[in-house]
Amino acid sequence: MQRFSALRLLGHGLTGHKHWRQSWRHPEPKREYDVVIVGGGGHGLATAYYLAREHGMTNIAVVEKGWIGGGNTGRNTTIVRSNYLWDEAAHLYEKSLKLWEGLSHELNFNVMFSQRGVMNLAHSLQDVRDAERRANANVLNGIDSEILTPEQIRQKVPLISISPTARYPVLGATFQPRGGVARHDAITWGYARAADALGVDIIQNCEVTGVLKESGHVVGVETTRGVIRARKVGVVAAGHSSVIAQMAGLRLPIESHPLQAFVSEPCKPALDTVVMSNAVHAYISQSDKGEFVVGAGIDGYNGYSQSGGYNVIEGAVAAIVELFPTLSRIRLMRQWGGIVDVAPDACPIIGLTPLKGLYINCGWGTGGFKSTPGSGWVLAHTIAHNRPHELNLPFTLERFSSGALIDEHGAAGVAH
Ligand code: FAD
Ligand code: PYC
Repeated sequence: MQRFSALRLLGHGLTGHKHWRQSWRHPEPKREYDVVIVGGGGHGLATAYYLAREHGMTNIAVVEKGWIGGGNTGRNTTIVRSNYLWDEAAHLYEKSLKLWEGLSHELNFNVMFSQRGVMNLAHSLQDVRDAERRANANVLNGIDSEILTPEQIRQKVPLISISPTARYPVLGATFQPRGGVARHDAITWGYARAADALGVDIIQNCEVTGVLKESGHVVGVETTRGVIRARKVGVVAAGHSSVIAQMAGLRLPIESHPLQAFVSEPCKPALDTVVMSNAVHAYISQSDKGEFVVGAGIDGYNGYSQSGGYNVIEGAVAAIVELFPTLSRIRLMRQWGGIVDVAPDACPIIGLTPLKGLYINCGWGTGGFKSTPGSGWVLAHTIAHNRPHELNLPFTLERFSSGALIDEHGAAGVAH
């Protein structure tokens, strides 16, 4: 079997990949669909997949202005966990984590989900108390969560400095063993291939430029490839959600900010878990290729440039070098940024909108990669049944008028 694959690979190389079977089609947009999903990131593709798979709706298009996965899905640092404080968020993220656990099998595509554990450091007495509160809340919700002492941290992460004289000494941590990292491209390709196989049209290089309304109902979108009518339109455009909502005359409580990350040159395996610190605005893991993957807090200003300010990188580097002094001599290879959609309570907005036929899924801020499967699953339910699933009922737009906010700033991976 392996020899056959190797021969096939060689054959593809020798023929200039001419006979390589495409993983999904590249159809021309039809004039009309039952559902159009705006945004071909992981969330949009997952929504289309679950609409087809769970709800039997297959006359669906995913329209993407660039290439699928070219937004935050392809720019994030792939940390997956479900250790959120409040019941509502914990249930939603845990649903997602459970889907992750079966995703390679479900999609028949290796999404490289590696449950190597996620550690969140505490650097002050208040941090330690918050960590204990969150770990206890997690356990009450059936989510795996442990509290670690500095010595236990050092045993798991020998590279870390637990010196009490550090500027931000490591006083403890929470640890979620089932958390970990995955492969960002793989989840895009896995959902795209599976959705396509169920009949979903994935239309790349197709920018939505307007939202069509008739008698107050949304009935389609204007795009750079013509008008596409739809009975239902789902906006899943991350950092550009408010831009699209504005096309429909809707104002969202979302701010768009750059969020940056960078990787080092590849090194031998030295770190087999994920370490995060909300207090020093930095986190780190080691990729399967050996690169140290490091991220920062958001750039403080609003913007749509996918680059970000150098001072934020400097701050993250300083924090990582203080925590991991031995890393001070490795070289950085690449830096990049994405545009994250931040809601005032650091929680997503998923549900119906005041406009009939328009559905929204945004506000995942710095933490939506982990929720890709769960987010698609609940939005698909919401679109199919025209009402939220109980898991996303607390996350509708109405919470900003009712005041029922779910403040998850403390559990956000990085400050935002
Ligand atoms: P995207 O992948 O951004 O998809 C939205 C798509 O909409 C884009 O492809 C875009 O091109 C398209 N679009 C926009 N406007 C239009 C238009 N007019 N017409 C058509 N298409 C349009 N989350 C975690 O859980 N863990 C992490 O470790 C993590 N690290 C991060 C690190 C960085 C540097 C960044 C930037 C983000 C990180 N995140 C992380 C957040 C996470 O990446 C996002 O929340 C998540 O990927 C959002 O997925 P999405 O599918 O909604 O968005
Ligand atoms: O939400 O876990 C997270 C995260 C890590 C880095 C950015 N976001």
